[in-house]
Amino acid sequence: MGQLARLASSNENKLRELRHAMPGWDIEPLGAAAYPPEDGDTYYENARAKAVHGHGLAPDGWVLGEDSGVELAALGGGPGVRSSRWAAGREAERAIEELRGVEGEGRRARYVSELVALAPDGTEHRGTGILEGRIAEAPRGSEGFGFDPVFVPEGEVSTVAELGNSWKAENSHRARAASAFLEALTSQT
Ligand code: ITT
Repeated sequence: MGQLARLASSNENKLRELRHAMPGWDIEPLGAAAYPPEDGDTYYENARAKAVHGHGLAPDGWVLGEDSGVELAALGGGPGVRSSRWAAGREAERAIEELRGVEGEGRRARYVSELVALAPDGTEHRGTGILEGRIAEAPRGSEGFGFDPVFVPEGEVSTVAELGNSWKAENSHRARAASAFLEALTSQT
């Protein structure tokens, strides 16, 4: 049994991905009835609000809050921190619609993940992860969630949904945020 951390999220995909990305940790869902509104101006503010909420409910262990989004070159980096509201549950369709008729560099996109971890004594740690790529012309693949069927990482021809959950566990923005957090933690202790 590793170090216990509770994830303040209602997204089960995040739970699965962070379990893979943080070996040696025992990550359990916080299981709160509700989470604070995500009205911060940055991923960090939203991730921190989730973690602080979780820490209030479960002060005996570590708590993780994560906020993420997709940034489209064609929208000047939007929808970014507002991705979830922008997509309203139709991530792949919304991105395809938005980029209809857009070619080349205009299809560039990146995923961003910000992870905030609060230790039992309230000490804050964080990690950021970015995955560069582009938006495909049509959805492909069945794994992952959200924008994964239309997100093609740099250097790949397949979408994240085709590359699959094991690829994501090693390479996603969330996996990168988790390793940045773990590296920072190791260097501090
Ligand atoms: P929380 O309970 O943790 O808030 P959530 O699903 O609402 O879970 P966010 O607020 O962080 O998550 O919103 C993230 C948005 O970005 C949402 O539209 C996701 O579909 C999309 N997104 C984030 N990471 C993704 C990934 O790994 N693959 C596909 N889409 C992703």
